[in-house]
Amino acid sequence: MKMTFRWYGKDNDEVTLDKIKQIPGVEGVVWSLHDMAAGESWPIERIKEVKKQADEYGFNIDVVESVNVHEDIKLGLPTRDKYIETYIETMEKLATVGVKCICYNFMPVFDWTRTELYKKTEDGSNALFFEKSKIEDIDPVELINKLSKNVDVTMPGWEPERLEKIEESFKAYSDFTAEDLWDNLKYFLEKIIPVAERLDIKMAIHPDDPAFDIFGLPRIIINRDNIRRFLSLVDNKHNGLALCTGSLGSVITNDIPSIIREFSDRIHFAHVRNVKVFENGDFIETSHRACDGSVDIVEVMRAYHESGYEGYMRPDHGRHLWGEEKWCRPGYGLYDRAMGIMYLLGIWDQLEKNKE
Ligand SMILES: [Mn+2]
Repeated sequence: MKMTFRWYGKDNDEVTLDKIKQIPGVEGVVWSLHDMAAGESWPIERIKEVKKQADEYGFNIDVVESVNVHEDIKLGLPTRDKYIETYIETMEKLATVGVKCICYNFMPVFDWTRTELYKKTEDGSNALFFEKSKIEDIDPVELINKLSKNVDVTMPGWEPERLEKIEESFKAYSDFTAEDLWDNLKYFLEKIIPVAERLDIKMAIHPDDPAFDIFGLPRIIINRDNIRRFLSLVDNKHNGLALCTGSLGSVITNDIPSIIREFSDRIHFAHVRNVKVFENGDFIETSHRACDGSVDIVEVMRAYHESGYEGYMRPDHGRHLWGEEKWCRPGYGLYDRAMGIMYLLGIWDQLEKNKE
């Protein structure tokens, strides 16, 4: 297992490389060019710049999270071929600096979704929270109103220009089914996986977060059966998973340690974090510790260890501690993620010791 830490880039992240360097066990930074829109071909100079910055600290840049997939590819529009071409161009450029794993997702319109970014918890910290009833059966127009007034629903990183396009996006997805999404994902994979194989880049799809349909839009990377179907769309090691315990953990019936054991040879990137799921389906992000949430993180680590996992891992989101919500990105403060790493490495070290 190779431990990594997400870094949003120079002048774009208060959690700087200086700080990350002081966290034990981090071998590489998980990065992206966050200002590139989906469908753009990434400039090679910018890619080389990140490589140089990471080199100074002795971090690898093996994992990119994410190269985003253009909506036209998900929708299966005639313009998709053009965007698949630019996707491949970016893959080729990333290969030249030694990138080994590209994370992406295939969720229509929305990325991860929460109803509250700074929900106060009992100990005074705050965390990302999802209140199911607030967005159940919401209609697109109501959603747009709520988003623009910033009440009830929050989409991190949704700039106003993109918000204006939501109505259009919803129209594009009317009468669009999960089967359509499967077809379009297969089409995409059939084009990019041969390239990934040639470049020896492992493609890693991130599960949908939360792992159920929202706003009437289909979500498909949500459970064991669907992951099995996904892997068989193109049965090639380079077509793999970024297994996120927090996303799959939003649905209590997902037995994550057992999912890890079944698909371990196709998991290239592991996001490890905990969530507490309530009886009504709401969930809140917690510390990484097993007893704090609904996901048994000790068993998750045991499943990876017993599978001989050699891929990349990172602590995923953290709570916001000691006032850091004033400056950190939602879910991406320093303290809880750093403590998360120590917890994960503590478990891992013990498992290694048990082998002796
Ligand atoms: Mn994740």
